[in-house]
Amino acid sequence: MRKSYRNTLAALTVMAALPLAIQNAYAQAAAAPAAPTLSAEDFAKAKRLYFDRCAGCHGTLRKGATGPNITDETVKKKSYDHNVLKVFITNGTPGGMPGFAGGGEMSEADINLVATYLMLPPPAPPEMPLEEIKATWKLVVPEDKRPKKPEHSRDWKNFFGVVLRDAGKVAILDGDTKELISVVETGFAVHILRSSASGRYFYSIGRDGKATMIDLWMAKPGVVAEVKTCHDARSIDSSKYHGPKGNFVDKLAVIGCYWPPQLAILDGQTLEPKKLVSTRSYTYDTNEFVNEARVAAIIAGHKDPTWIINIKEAGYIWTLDYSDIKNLKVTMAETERFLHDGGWDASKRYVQMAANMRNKMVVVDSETGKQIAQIETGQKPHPGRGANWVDPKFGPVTATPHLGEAKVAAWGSDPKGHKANAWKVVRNIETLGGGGLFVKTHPNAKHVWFDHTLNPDDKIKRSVCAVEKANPENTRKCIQVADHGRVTHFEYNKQGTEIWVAVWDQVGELVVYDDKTMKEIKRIKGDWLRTPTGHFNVTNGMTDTY
Ligand code: DHE
Repeated sequence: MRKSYRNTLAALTVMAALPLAIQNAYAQAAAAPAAPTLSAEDFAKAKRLYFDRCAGCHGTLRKGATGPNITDETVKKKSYDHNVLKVFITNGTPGGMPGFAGGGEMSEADINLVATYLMLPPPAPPEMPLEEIKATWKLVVPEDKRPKKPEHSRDWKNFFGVVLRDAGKVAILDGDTKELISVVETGFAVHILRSSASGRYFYSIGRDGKATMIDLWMAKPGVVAEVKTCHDARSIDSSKYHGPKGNFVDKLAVIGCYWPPQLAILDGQTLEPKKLVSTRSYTYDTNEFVNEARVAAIIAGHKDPTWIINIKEAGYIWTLDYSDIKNLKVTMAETERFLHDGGWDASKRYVQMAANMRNKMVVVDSETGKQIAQIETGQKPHPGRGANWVDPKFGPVTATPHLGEAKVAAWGSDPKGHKANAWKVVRNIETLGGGGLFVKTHPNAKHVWFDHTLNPDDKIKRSVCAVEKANPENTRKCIQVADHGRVTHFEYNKQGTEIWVAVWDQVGELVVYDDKTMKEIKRIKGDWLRTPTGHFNVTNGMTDTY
């Protein structure tokens, strides 16, 4: 008798001897689909794909933030099988999640892997202690070896830094001539750039937590320092305060990490790591411990030596006084959960941040560090830094587009001069559809511009619109910027007369429009221009003009 047959026969004999209920349970288990599995190699690939494409919104531990909780337990509870998960990943959802099949972000095989990965328990990612961070620190050009004055005659305060996302590079362009000056290696899937307070340096942050410092005075701007402070990061900023409490211009930099959830404080001239601050904490409302309390937006104070820091999952906004980093003072304002991005009002006293899964903007007064208002603006506000202008009817306003709804909402943001409108939505500007990520204007500009980057419709995701600040009601004009890619993010030149927008795909473009006429001035193209996303002007960055 063959061995397998013998085993089966023995099993059947044992089964027949069991009570009926237990026999039924065995039968059901046998009929149930096999538990999902992945080989070590596929698991590593799926983990990487999840990290690159999903962790930002759903969290590394998959407990949810901008996107919902998708732990294996939740997936099981909701009875999502492999097919359902594949449909979500392929097509996206009406709530604002993009589909990942269309733009070539994931192949069918990748989607299969990630769907299986979601049915397995999430692995715990490693920590990154200070010693490990210090080992990654490279001072490429020490301060005394850097130029004493600009080595070129260009107006470097009108330079643009352009994120080349998938290339892991940043391009530096001259905002006057629109010429490419330099392409600099940075971190993996580089996310944003911020200007130092003097404007001389750009700091970039990659999704791998690698920060890169670029000196714009060099004949060919290049890297002067770099350091990797975490495994996953989205934000970076510098110390900008100069006043009675000290001169902190270009003195410090700070990185906001998604994983490990921590802040890394660095020397602003060298990126030497100085201090880590954990942001693991308790939710503001239910006081539950959150292991993955990530750092979302960071904004530098101009009136005080402070950084305003969003602790995403905990729902706190920290006002961190960096004037004495050995004795940090932090005011933790209870606000709302799943904080994401945001910016200053025009006076730079009030910070307005999106708690986008709660459909709200929250407002903190930086003088007291306390929350003073919450504004229900619409489904999933996503302001970027937002846009500030003086509305003819309502006075100073700030605005955000929405991921889940076809509107830009503007609220009053001048509680002193226009108290009745303060922190109330006073205008809803109709957009072409949901999936809006960014809105932008400039004090000298005629228009307010907005995009529809994550809209599923090809025409809409490639179109931008603008309304006149002086007459936001009847002046909306829209432009289809390209017939490929997704169109995203805006930045003005330092004069506020020209606005740049990115066509985000492998054959990327930067398109420059005259703000007054909305006519195209220039289409910047080139082999180097792969996957352009965010683009940042030196003057607007150092002064937080938006
Ligand atoms: Fe961003 C800002 C996080 C996806 C382009 N993005 C921010 C900020 C955060 C954030 C917390 C605010 C930083 C600050 O001000 O200090 N972004 C995340 C994510 O978690 C998310 C949703 C998913 C992810 O996995 O990363 C995400 N972001 C994107 C994109 O897909 C974009 C369009 C292109 C890309 O990089 O892949 C993108 N995010 C940007 C840009 C800004 C930004 C251009 C800065 C806007 C500004 O004008 O200041």
